Amino acid sequence: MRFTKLSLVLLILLALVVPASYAQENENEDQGAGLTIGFSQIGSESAWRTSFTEAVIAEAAERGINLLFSDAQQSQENQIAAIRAWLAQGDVDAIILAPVIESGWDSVLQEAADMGVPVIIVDRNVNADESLYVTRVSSDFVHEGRLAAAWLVQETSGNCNVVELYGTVGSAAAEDRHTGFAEVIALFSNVQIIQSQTGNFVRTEGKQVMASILSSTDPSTICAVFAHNDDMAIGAIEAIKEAGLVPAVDILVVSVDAIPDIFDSMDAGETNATVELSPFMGGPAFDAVVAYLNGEELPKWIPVGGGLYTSRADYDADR
Ligand code: GZL
Repeated sequence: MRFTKLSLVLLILLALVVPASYAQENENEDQGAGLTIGFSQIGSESAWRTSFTEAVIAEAAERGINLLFSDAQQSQENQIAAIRAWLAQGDVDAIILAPVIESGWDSVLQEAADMGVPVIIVDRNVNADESLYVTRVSSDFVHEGRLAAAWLVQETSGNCNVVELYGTVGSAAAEDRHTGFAEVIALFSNVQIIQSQTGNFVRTEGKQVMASILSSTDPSTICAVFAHNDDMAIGAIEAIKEAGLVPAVDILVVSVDAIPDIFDSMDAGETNATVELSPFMGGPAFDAVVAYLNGEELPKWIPVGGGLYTSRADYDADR
């Protein structure tokens, strides 16, 4: 067989292109391209949650994943209904669940398991048999609470009466942040939580709760606010100012999420510290789906980290 120069060049080009496109196709498959994944999101109660949603949707688009998205408006009933609808349709390869509270998931997780649809938990946790989900991608909420408390006891030399703005009662984020915070301040006899009330992770509720506390408690007895998220902290800051006090000075403020608005407050000298919570959990979750579908063993927890920041400059320096 005689090769003309042209056919030789074409053969070489073909030899180069095919592996590349094969490799590209392989890489795409490794990213989850072509998979249909249901994402049951809690809602849009906070700026962090909105950032988390946007990051997951962008990651899915980037990977060529067909993402079915459901915003449950903070209702577990809506989350369960969305999951059951996807299972009934029979066209999801996996489900990603951001559970609003820890309890009440056994039945629907069992239904998914019975149908062979893998479930990845993201962000908050579930109180369910670990065999019913593949893995959980999340930060360590207890550690976040410890970090906030460690900063506060250092800042106040171990003397502080704290108002706690609680997140959604029964959610892992709220329960565990409280646990971590409480276990650290328990080491300091002059640091105590004097009032604790839920603001449901919502900015307006954080303001209402703080305003109510400031009207019923001598503000001079309040040293600091520990808010389970930045949105409630920002609401509390508004209430502190409306009460004629100086936030971050008269009453210290520490919270969690590291949303852009909290750094605006920090720049204005109106808050003291925030603990970072990464919204970028879509990538690890999609990687876990692909790994599971490829038959790989996965740990039951894939942690995402975050530090404590007292200035935008420090936060930006870590990006
Ligand atoms: C914590 C997450 C919390 C955020 C809040 O991982 O569940 O829920 O801290 C959000 O902003 O409402």
